[in-house]
Amino acid sequence: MQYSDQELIDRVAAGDLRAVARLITLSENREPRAFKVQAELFKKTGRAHVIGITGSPGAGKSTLVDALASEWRKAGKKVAIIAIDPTSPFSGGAILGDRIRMSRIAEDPEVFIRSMATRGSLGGVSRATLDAVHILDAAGFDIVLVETVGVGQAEVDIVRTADTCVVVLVPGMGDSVQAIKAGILEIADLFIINKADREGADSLHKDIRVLLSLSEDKPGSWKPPIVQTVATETKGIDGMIKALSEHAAWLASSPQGKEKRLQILEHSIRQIAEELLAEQIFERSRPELKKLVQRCLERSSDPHSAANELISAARR
Ligand SMILES: Nc1nc2c(ncn2[C@@H]2O[C@H](COP(=O)(O)OP(=O)(O)OP(=O)(O)O)[C@@H](O)[C@H]2O)c(=O)[nH]1
Ligand SMILES: [Mg+2]
Repeated sequence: MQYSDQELIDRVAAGDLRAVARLITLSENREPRAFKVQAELFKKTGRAHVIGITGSPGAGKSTLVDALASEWRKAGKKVAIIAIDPTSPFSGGAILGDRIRMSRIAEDPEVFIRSMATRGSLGGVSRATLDAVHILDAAGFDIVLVETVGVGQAEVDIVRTADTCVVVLVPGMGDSVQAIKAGILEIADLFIINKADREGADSLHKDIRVLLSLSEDKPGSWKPPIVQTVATETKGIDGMIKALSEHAAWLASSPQGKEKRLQILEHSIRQIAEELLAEQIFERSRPELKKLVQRCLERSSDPHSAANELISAARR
């Protein structure tokens, strides 16, 4: 079905899921009309609690999301889930895996689930995800969950634009050390130690506490809680929900929370700008790039000068 711009705006604002899905696709395909429609819809955003969930592959993110969503559904909340699918030509099948893991809510027509692929995107996944989050917010979802495997910069960028960033760790995987390496410690608003039925949950808990105590404690700043869960048995989910709503309240009511909301918007603008710039450069100057590569091969130019020339060519 073809919607006019105004129809899209009205239907999305009214929570029509088909129109929501359509607009997300238009935005993923970088249709200019999607951006016009979104600009209009942005006025209606700011009501949803956007939660980013990141962690190593298999940490239990989807199982947690499933358990959380099913609790929120019982409380009558509207929930949307975006699963960033890191499908590579080598792994594959991640979407199917997520659907199976989300068995409690996969059949619920009121829960909106959308997978977004990183493969083949021109590094545009952060922008597309951000747009999808805003569309879902405008459509009246109370909670928007974004699940992403925390392995690369793109994934970290995505969770940075969430209101609340959840880092899922698992005992016995050397996870705490990995977390520091990825710089994930700085972005976490809430630590989840999932698979707490396994040995080592308490010592991981202690490790994180020690790490957190090393960072500066500014008055009024948010101190990331650590919650242990067993997602498969819905254990600890109450505690997780409580921590999430406390963080949302802190964001909404404290001066430091306001500061964080400004940071989130700044990150969002920067990410979109970076991606637009990269797209422009690489799309407009593709013929130029070929020539520059050849010149570098012949050593009549160098990569640094070539990059500068590429940018100038895109601006012309
Ligand atoms: N023992 C135990 N197993 C769990 C727990 N939570 C999840 N699992 C299992 O861990 C496996 C991976 O869970 P997923 O929810 O798919 O993990 P994920 O982090 O979403 O994985 P990717 O999306 O592939 O990165 C599944 O077999 C789950 O059943 C838990 O608390 N305890
Ligand atoms: Mg998953």
